Amino acid sequence: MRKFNCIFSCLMLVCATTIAQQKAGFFPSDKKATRETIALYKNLQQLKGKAVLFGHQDDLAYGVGWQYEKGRSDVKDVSGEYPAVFGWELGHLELDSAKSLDQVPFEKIKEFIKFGYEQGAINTISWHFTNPLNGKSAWDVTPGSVASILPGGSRHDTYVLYLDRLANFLKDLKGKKGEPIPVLFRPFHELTGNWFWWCQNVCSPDEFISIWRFTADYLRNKKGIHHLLYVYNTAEFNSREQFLERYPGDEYVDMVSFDSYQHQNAITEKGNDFIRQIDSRLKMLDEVAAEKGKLTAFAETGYEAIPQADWWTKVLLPALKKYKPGYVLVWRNAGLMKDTGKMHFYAPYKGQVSEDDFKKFFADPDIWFLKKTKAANLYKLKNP
Ligand code: BMA
Repeated sequence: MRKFNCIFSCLMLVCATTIAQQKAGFFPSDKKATRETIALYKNLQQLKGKAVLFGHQDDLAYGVGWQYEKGRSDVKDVSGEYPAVFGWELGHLELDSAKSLDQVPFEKIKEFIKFGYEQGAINTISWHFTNPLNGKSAWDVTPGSVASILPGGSRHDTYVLYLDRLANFLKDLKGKKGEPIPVLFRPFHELTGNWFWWCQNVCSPDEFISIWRFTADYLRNKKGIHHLLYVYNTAEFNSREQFLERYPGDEYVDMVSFDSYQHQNAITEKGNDFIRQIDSRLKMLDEVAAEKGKLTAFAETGYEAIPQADWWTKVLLPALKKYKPGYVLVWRNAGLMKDTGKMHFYAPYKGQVSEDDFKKFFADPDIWFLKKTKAANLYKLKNP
């Protein structure tokens, strides 16, 4: 009997702890999340406020002046290490195309994701996907597009087909033991902007929330995909209310984030507007995340072509050290763009003016690249 009582008490304790942890946000929003996904989520919760993982979009695929050189990375060329977070873009996957809208073959993206995972890094996915309403690009802003893909909408079936293709891709992401590779999925990103067909100027908060929930429910319940952590992502925002206006709910989000870029004209005589803006946004983000028990990220940032030699330590680093978002990701190193004739890159390469400053940024103990991240063993449950 005593033994029974003891087992019973232990069980109660385990249940109470689990419920408390769930409340405190120590479980992914997907209650059927895979083992590695739970581990990643919990480990990132543990790292909260301690480290900022550094990320780069398309890092392994190409850099300024090169493409598909095995093992190469502009970040590694400069710092000696790979980033801790690899960003990948799935635009055009929905069209069953072999290459992304940035011309990276999807088969290669799968390989890079596997490589990143095996190295102990984190992979995150964005999706600039075609407007199902009219076949135009993600940058089309025809009003009513989101309404048209909701259940009962005229283009709902097309959207479901797109999701099926996405699901097939995600199902192919498997580790050595066949385990699904966890991914930070950042759909419908920059929602407070006015440039994508899912942005705030062309759909209502209700429509946005409904399509987000439909998407997660479809992937989880119909497709059995449980290796995603969902990243809610805005562009510019100036209040908590604005940030949360389209928040789909705690059961549908694991991480809150925003994107902000510095533009040359952000530097005024009165000071650097960008520094002030990201300071106030990172502060609001922290407050929201603390309240909801969610993770945080500065999901996209950078200064195109990095014309300021000390941008890393003077602009980005102080903000990161003050608020410590879970990760920060700079956008892709595409190099010279044929359409605009402009250089399009956000991480330095060898010889670039901010190279030395990036090395100082790299040396900061709070900013993690691959080595420390690998040592943290993010896919292993420490206290299961
Ligand atoms: C943008 C630019 C584009 C690219 C898109 C999706 O910010 O880098 O050239 O096609 O992201 O990756």
